[in-house]
Amino acid sequence: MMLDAFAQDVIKGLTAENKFLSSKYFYDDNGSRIFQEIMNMPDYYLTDAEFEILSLQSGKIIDALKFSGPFNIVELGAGDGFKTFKLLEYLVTKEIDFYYVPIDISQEAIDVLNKNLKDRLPSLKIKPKVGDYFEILKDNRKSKYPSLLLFLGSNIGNYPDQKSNELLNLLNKNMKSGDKLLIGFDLKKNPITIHNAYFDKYGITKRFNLNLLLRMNKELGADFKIDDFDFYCHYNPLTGDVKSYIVSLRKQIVNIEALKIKVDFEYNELIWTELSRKFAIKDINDMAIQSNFKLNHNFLDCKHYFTDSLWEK
Ligand code: AVI
Repeated sequence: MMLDAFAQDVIKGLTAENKFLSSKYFYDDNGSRIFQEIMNMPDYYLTDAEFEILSLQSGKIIDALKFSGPFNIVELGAGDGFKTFKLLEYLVTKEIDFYYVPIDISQEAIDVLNKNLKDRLPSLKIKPKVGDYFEILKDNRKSKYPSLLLFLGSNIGNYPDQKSNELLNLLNKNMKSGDKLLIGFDLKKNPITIHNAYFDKYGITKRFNLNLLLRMNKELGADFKIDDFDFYCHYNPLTGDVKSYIVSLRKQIVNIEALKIKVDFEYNELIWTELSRKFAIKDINDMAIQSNFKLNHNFLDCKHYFTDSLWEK
């Protein structure tokens, strides 16, 4: 039996003593749509904060790149491109010569983005890509132009310390000397603000998590009964970690047909689904140094909730 990465990770995560599943599996087409809903919630302040940075400081960001000729903007995990639009609009209005290369794992997200941008910025030169970041980045290294990589939205916060270090080092290896990385970090702040962004009162983040169960039902022939599970999350202001969980509301057995396994759940047993780290400015400096970048500048929003940090290889 040939199992794909999702199937293998489900076996590993659901047969572990403390069950876990990676949040990277949230983003099938349905999950990507729910994530758009999250980003539209006022309580999920990250989107507004980063939108403000890119709306008000695009000129400063572009000046700080110090690119003298045409360049590429390669966006990792572009989603619907809502925030990036402001940066792209600035560049198009100023008639600056660049290519926009959005990358996402969701074909649907890329199709929507491509169509929106063609409608709203017809003169934009866009080369959308669906697939693995690093394969595409390897290709981009061959470009004769310098590149600005965008890794926005505090996506880096979804990786544990060591993994984020590995990822940043890998990004660095796939960049040319002088290339830049604009990377979003959600900053530590009043814990209540963070709590409300993740434990939202509309239940959207709950649906986002439970979509993992639906995905296993759809793709692996599992028989999860969604109403028998709930969602819990917790922010620890000392570590800066938000941890999210699916909670089994009953003692129950779930059959996963395609994997030929049965998974036992105790009453209130958890599946850990996501880590969303929050950072201090000092953490960001340390991370840049550890992954061989030079930190050029932090672009913060007016409330100092978020930074888009510009790093140079
Ligand atoms: C994609 N990522 C940065 C989001 C976050 O804030 O960790 C995913 C998310 N999870 C719950 N709400 C949003």
